[in-house]
Amino acid sequence: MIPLKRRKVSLPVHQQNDSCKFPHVSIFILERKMGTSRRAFLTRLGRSKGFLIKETYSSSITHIVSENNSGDEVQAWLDNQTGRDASSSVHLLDIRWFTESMEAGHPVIVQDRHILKVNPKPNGDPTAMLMKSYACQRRTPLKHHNSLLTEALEILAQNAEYNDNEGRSVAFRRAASVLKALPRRVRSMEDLRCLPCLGDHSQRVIKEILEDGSSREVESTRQSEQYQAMKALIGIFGVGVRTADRWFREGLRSPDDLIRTGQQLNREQQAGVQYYDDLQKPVTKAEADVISDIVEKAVHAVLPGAEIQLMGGFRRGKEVGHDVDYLITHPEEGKEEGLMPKITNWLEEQGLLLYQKTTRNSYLEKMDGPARTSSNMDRFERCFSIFKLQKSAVSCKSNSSASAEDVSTGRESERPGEHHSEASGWRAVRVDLVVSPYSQFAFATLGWTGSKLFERELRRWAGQEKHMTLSSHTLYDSKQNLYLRAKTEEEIFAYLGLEFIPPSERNA
Ligand code: 8GT
Ligand code: MN
Repeated sequence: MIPLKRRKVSLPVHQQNDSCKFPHVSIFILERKMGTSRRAFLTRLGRSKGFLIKETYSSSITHIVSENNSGDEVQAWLDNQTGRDASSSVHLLDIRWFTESMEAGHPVIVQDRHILKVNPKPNGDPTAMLMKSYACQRRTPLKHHNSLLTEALEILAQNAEYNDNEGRSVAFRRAASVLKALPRRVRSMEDLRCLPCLGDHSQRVIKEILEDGSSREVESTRQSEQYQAMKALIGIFGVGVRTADRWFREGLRSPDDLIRTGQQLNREQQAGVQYYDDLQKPVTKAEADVISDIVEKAVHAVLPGAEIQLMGGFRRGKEVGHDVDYLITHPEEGKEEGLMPKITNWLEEQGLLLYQKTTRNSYLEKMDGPARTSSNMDRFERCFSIFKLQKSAVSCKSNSSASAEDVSTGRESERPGEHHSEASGWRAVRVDLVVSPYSQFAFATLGWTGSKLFERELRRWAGQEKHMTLSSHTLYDSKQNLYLRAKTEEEIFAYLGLEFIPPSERNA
């Protein structure tokens, strides 16, 4: 088997069989104004010297070489290839770069004199010009102009996820995300001209909604027994698609069905069922603020000097969330080791935890290497928990600014398994705590801020456009064969060649 990474580099089209010495410089020679025979000659010459030269243009190209063309001409040609979504990472070069590289026997460093100058585009349709195809290249505010369309597309995305069809789900989410980034409401299909990421299926759905006010497919999905049951079952803390699907096929439809039929549940799922109603209710910003006070108090009690940061949706400015996420670190590397059990012990002693499960840090740079950390799941020391939040503390907090003392009075007499009601003085809230070493804090911050699609697109951008591997731990540069260090999110965006997008505009 060829490793995936290598296959990617050498696959596209019937290509060069002789070994290429510089696999990360992928050259495309523009035939325009050059002619077939000169292009063929330059291709042979380059390949004989071990350069990777592709016959056809694709997003893997890093250097476009042309002769007697202006920068604007090459840019126009490129826009045509990519649907006006010219990747900013590709070099548009004059033939001089190529001939100098041939003489040197290796790709010479791209200098100003090699680069074709491209003038800013004249007016035209501004949205089409500006819409970049990766969500991490765009600013996506929380409030946007196309909720009717995006909610519909996200139902189809959700349904695809329930059917374990990730590719389809991501396609719908990307389409929704593009609409979220538009500066105005879509009124006709004309408005979608030249936008990236809108597949046929998404366009059909949008067209129907624009014309009839709703889409039959979306409405029938929303009403379907499978969609509703999967939503209810996956909504249980600790239940994933596979388990929910198995239960659905066994005829179960809701948490009540699980209790009634005496299903085997693990400890996490038991808590999920027990606090189901509470955990279905969105967590408000006021509630998150009270929890922040508690977490801060707990962390500082066991490790003074530790730093705590609110992550996830609340960091992006959301008013509500399904949980509250925190990242914890200490400026002195190593001090954070073994911190989580101390925090949870403190919380438990105060009677503030209804459930917790801590997983240890399993990240070892040397052993894991960069390739295995590209998924969303990371290996930090982490605690999935359910907090017992006093309602009085929340009203205190929203009226004045209550101190953490006022809120940590969680002990009450509860019988285990009791399903508490609206009338009780507390509610259950999902809280995720993550501990990161200081040296990985910037990466962890970026990785835990979300949104999920934004994160996914960042990793895709890093891999496809930059030959880098981004995780919540590190950024690895395959070209230079090294890990890039960063203290801030800004530095990571800079390494990735991306404009910095603040958290409030990462709601892709
Ligand atoms: P919410 O309002 O529904 O809570 O929305 P959210 O805060 O944006 O989503 P979340 O599910 O709470 O996840 C917060 C962020 O953490 C997401 O961007 C997710 O990609 C990121 N994340 C990691 N690692 C992990 C992980 O191991 N599990 C989960 N669930 N999320 C992770 O970086
Ligand atoms: Mn969250």
